[in-house]
Formats: sequence, C-alpha cells, structure tokens
Amino acid sequence: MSMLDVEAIRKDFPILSRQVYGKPLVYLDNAATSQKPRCVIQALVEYYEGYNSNIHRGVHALSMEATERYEAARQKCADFIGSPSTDGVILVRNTTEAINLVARTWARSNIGPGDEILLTEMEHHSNLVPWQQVAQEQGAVLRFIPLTPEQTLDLSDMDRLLNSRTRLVALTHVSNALGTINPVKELGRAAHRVGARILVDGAQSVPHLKVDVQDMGCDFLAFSGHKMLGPTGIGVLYVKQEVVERMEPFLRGGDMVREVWYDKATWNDLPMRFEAGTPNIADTIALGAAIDYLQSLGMEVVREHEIAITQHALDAFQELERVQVFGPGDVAQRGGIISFFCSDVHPHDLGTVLDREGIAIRAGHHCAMPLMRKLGVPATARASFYVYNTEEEVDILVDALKRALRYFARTPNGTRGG
Ligand code: C6P
Repeated sequence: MSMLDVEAIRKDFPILSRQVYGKPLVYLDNAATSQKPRCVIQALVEYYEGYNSNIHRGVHALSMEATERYEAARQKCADFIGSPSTDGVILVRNTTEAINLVARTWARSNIGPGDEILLTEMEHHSNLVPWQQVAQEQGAVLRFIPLTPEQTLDLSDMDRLLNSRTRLVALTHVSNALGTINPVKELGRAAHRVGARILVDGAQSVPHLKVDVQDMGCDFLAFSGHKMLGPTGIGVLYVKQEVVERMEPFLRGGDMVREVWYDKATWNDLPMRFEAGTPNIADTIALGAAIDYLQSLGMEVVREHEIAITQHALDAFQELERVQVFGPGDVAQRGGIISFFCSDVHPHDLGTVLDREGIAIRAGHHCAMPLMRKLGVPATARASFYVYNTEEEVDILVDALKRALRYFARTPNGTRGG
C-alpha cells in the first residue's frame, strides 16, 4: 500500500479511461513515455488559445505574458532539481539533445588526445554514441565500468578505471533497461577527487526520485519532460554554475546573441546563450504544469509508491517459471522497471500477445544494444510503472504472462503458434 491516492490520480489522466481491443488500458510503458494529466494538456490549450506569441523580444502584452510563463517554468525546473540558479538550466528537446550539447561544447574544449571518458556497460545509446564521436574526433579513450552478476555496477576496479587521465564520468542514474539505481553521489565524489567532471543521465530518475543537484554534486544533469508527465519535445540540461560560465555556445543564431556585426558577435546572458532560435514555448510551460503536479504529490511519496508497486511486481514475478528478471533483487536499489526474459518466447511475441489484452509494455533492446549483448539476450520485455499504476494492474500483467508463457511453452522456438 502506498500513500498516493491512486484512484484520484487516475481520474486526472483522460487516456487511462480508454479501452484497447475492448479491454481497459493497462499502461506499463512509462519508461518510454508517461501519460499526461489534464492540467498539462490544459496548459497547452491555454497557451495557444490565450497568449500564443514569441518570447524575449515582443513589447506587447501577449509576448510579455508568454515570456513570464516561460521563465517561470524554467524556475520550476530549477527548483525541482535543487539548482540554486537558472543560469545553468538550459531548455532543450530531450535528454539526447542535452547530452549532445555537452559533447559538442564542453567536451570540445576540455577533452583532448589520450584523455579518458568513463561510462558504464549499461548506458542508453544517448549516453554512449555522442561520446564515441568525441573519442573519434578528439582522440579520447572510452572506458566502461563493468556489471556484477546482479547487473549493478562493479566498482572493484575503480582505481584503474578512474585516474588522472579521466576528464568525464558519464552515467545513467537509473538504467532504463535493468532498473538498477547507480551510486551517482559516490561516483561524483570519486570523479572530483581525480579532477574529472560528472554527467548524470537523469531520464529515468528525475521523474521518479527526489533529485537534488547540489546534494548529488553533479556537474551536468540531463532529463526529458515527456517521461515526467510533461509533453514531448522539451527537456532540460542542468550545468553547474562554474562550468556553464565557461562553456562555448552550441547552436548559433537569433536570441543567443547580445550584439552582432557582419564579422562577429557577442553572446547573450546565461542560459539564453544556449537557446538559439525560437524555443519550444508551449511545451516548456506545460512541463512547468507537470512539475507542479508532481510537487503536489511530493517526490518522496512518488518514490514510496514506486517501491511498493515494484516490490509487489518482484514478488509476483517469482511465480513465473523460467522467467529471468534483470537487475538487483533489493527494491531499494531499483527504479520502477521490471526487465525480463524467457527463453521460450521472443520478447516481441510476448509484447504482441499482451497488447491484445490491452497491456502496453515495451519489448526490444531499449536503445542499449551493447548491454543486450552483455546479458546474452536478443532483447528483453519491460514493464515500467508510474504514479497512476496499481498493484491490480501488475496482477493483470502477471496473469496474462502466465497464460502467454503456457501457450508459448507448447509452441517451441518462440514461434507465434497457430
Ligand atoms: N529511454 C525507453 O523506452 P529521450 O529519447 O532523449 O527523451 O531520452 C533518451 C534516454 C536517455 N537515457 C535513458 C536512461 C533513457 O531511458 C532514455 C529514453 C526510452 O527506455 C526510449 S529509448
């Protein structure tokens, strides 16, 4: 049981009352994207119906109103992650763009030949492929913290992996493909001891846990609005003050400049220096509404609910024969993600069968192909929870899985059967 009034919360999400193939929707794909409460949808409608206009330049009432609400939403983002200032709260499209921004700006001036970037074996492609490019173009070396048999980080060889050549440690806070929560605070301290910076991919943590950038001690934090009840197309890159002050701009053009001549330009104040062109005004304001909604629930309570439902799922999954659940057994070390595999059936086939019952899960490599190779599986099936999910929904999933696995056990090699 959790302290959240889940029945009341569910009423705030119009989509949760729809049916899929005549069955009530059981939405368990929240790690991919969350659903949106009415207040977020309403914020979009209010903006377009009431004060749509461009920001930071108009002298008219609509523009001033839009600018005020846009900047208020930025302040909400800053407060939500405990950032003391908005100077380093840069509004981008998503986690992927946030990480690429760091790779294209900070990394260009701070990483050189022979320097090392320390990642982990569980990174999402978004926190791997940009660093591959930095390594190729700048002659840097990528190193990887390996996994334990329980798919947590194996820190036993850190003295070698983290050394005086390390410039950056970049890792996910919560793994989207395993559910594992990583010790980012400890790794931040260790990184700073050797003079390295730390980037935390918060795509799967900021929506679910109380994340405080000062307590965590990170230099960069990236996250996406769409996984935390907000719209798609808006994300945040937080950069620590002393770092952002010395960063070169990313995209260049309107809005990010102070003064321009034919042959040169000077830069606008922080953080506008990193927001060239007309930004995503409507979705930023709606992300502010999503943050208000999460704050009204309280992030500690959001996490408590996640722990309760994940524990319930871990217990229920034990009844499933020949199903391997990835990640640590201790619920305190995992987010609301159950990633699993059964050799009797390809995860895609499982996903398709569940879909016919109205149950939405994700099946695939979860943008973590190197990790799938490490685990020795082609893909996994993944159920992921959020504030509106109930233990009953977990039971519906597990019952449907039992039926599906019985069916596939009779039709070997993971074929779809008759
Ligand atoms: N993971 C999932 O189903 P974007 O797409 O830029 O909003 O987020 C990228 C990203 C980065 N890091 C982690 C840990 C993530 O989980 C994601 C997005 C989704 O797991 C889509 S692949």
